[in-house]
Amino acid sequence: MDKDRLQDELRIFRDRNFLRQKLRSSLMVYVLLALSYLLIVILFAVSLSRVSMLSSQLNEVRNELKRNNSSKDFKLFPCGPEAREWEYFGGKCYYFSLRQTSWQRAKVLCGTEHSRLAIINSRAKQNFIMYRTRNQRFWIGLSDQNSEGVWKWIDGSDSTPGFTYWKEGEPNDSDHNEDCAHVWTYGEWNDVHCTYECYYICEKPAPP
Ligand code: MFU
Ligand code: CA
Repeated sequence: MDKDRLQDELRIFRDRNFLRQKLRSSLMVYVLLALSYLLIVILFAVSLSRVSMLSSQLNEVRNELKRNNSSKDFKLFPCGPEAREWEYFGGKCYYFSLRQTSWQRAKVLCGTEHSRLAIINSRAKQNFIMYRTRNQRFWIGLSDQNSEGVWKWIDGSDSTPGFTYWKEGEPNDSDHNEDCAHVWTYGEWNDVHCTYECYYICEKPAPP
């Protein structure tokens, strides 16, 4: 009788011990799992921050390179490395139109490009323009619309005392109706009626 009880108690004790041990070992597993999870999270966060740091550094280098290149390009092409239609000459940028239109419309079109019809106030500029216009007719910023015979540049300055390059016999105010000037053959100037349609030259200061 007593022996049976003792054996029972022993079994219970063994079971309890077994349970406790099992509990302890599974707790260890959970702790290890949690630790490795934490480690993974930390590693992930660290590598993420490293990657973002590297990519921002890369961006900086790339921007610096771009800045250097574009400033180099601007030295070669002061009117903008991407704007082939604007040509540099003597501190200014020039646009030689591909379409023909009236003097008034040409004036407006230059304005929409933050420029105005070209003013030719030197032999050097005349040479540049006549070379570039190749005997075609191009409007310039010169007219006597306000007062017949008083030729004024588009900036309000008087043309007569300065450089001029009129064709022989011009301005002749043919049909008493010629108040706008264009360059003609050999780049020489002629007055023509302002609704005449020809190409035009816009001029603007080169960006600093
Ligand atoms: C000349 C110019 C005119 C016009 C005409 C066709 O007149 O002065 O402006 O271009 O030729 C004879
Ligand atoms: Ca004329």
